[in-house]
Amino acid sequence: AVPVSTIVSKSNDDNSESNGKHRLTDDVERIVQEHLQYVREDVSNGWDLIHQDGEMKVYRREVEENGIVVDPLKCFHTIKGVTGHEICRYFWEFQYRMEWETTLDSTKIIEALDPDTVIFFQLHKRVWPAAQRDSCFWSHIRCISHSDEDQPTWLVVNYTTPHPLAPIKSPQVRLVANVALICETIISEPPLDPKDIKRENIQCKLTYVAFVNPGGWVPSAALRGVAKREYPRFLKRFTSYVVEQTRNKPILF
Ligand code: 16C
Repeated sequence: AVPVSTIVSKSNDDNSESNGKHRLTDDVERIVQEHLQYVREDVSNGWDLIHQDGEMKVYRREVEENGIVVDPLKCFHTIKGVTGHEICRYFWEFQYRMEWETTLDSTKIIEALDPDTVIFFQLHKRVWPAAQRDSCFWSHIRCISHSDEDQPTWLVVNYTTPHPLAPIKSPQVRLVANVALICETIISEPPLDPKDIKRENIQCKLTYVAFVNPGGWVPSAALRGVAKREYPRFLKRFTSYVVEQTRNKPILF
């Protein structure tokens, strides 16, 4: 749930309907389903392993559209001591963002569409010599239950959308992002009583995928260099942050 204090403004038009649906419900559903399909596709064909560190593997496919680098990225990681829900919760919640995101100047919520879907406006740190980028995207968190016995899959999707409260203002360039974080919890040697599960018995299998279009030309080699360095750095910093934050807290399944 979004604390009311973090909601900068709410839409007053008639987009918010009383049946729990909102103007982006269908888009959110479509993109979530696409990610659930895509996460199953393996990386044996056409993907380059660009970084490996222990359990973390980062793959990318080199793709250009009209001379602009839009390389898809797919990362896999396994993190001990945390659940998929915890990883997704810390990724989605506004109040933790600036503690783990090192490539942002600012972030704010400009609309809450429902308790699990908000719209963010973010200003990214400028990387010389490129123009500064901003982004505006809906962000949705969801739990997908497979059966009563299995641990559910948690996911967060961030997907670019236009918004009247976030007009594009030169010299900023609007980047276009379609990002998903999909997490499963693995419980090793589960005790008979679920109440006895300890952090040492759990791990999270994480998949992170990103399609980012810089929204304008950026020198290809520079962009690929920044991406190769920054995505692994993000994964390492973000997952260590969640491990630290949850270490002495009750497990959030
Ligand atoms: O997913 C992540 N964070 C989420 C919450 O903030 C959200 C963010 C999505 C946007 C990710 C793109 C960040 C681009 C930064 C602009 C850097 C300019 C580079 C210019 C190069 C000469 O989903 C975690 C995101 C971790 C991001 C790591 C940074 C990757 C840089 C890759 C560059 C691709 C875009 C280039 C845009 C100019």
